[in-house]
Amino acid sequence: MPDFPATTALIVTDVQNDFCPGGALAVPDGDAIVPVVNALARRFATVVLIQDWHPADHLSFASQHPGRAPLETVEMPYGPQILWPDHCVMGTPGAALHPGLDIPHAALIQRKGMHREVDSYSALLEADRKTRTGLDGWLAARGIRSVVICGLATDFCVAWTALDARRFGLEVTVVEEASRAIDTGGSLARAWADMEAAGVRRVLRAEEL
Ligand code: VGL
Ligand code: ZN
Repeated sequence: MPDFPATTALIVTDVQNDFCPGGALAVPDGDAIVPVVNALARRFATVVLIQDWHPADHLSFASQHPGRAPLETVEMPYGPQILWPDHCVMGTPGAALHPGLDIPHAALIQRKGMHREVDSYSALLEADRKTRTGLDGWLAARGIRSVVICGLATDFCVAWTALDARRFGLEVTVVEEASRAIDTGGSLARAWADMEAAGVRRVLRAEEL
């Protein structure tokens, strides 16, 4: 039974096969969060699942930049872009939600990263920092004022979504034990510093919520 107020939603980011061990962009131990996320989700009346969902020729893929390798950075019109292995290509098994996710009451699956030219770690604003996915409006229409965020990866999708949720005026908490990081080039430490500076509450365990 939900024990959070109806004005608080859970956002579960990118718990997809490609971000789990064996996947194209595996986050270390990524699948370990699945039972934790399932248990957490039962405590919320409103749950949103986020799904990274790219066209096969997405410009965040190193394969689209001859001579470049994954984890190198290129300059895009909107700023620096880390290049990734091809991952979460729309409609492929790697892009599917992890089969162990058991959240039948999730109200919305918000996909992101569908525009070839622009990446989107955030579930709210694409990397051009202008294009809205519409999730801010969906949350507002339902009277959501506070969000709890977890999933993959802490230093990208989770952090960028948390920072944008703060920009949209929401109260934000990130649950560490229900998240895992990629951690490339100091990204995890930077993400936590940015989140703390933006007023994101950080809890280690779901019990602390
Ligand atoms: C993500 C890298 C590439 C994420 C998405 O959602 O954390 N990370 N695409
Ligand atoms: Zn992606």
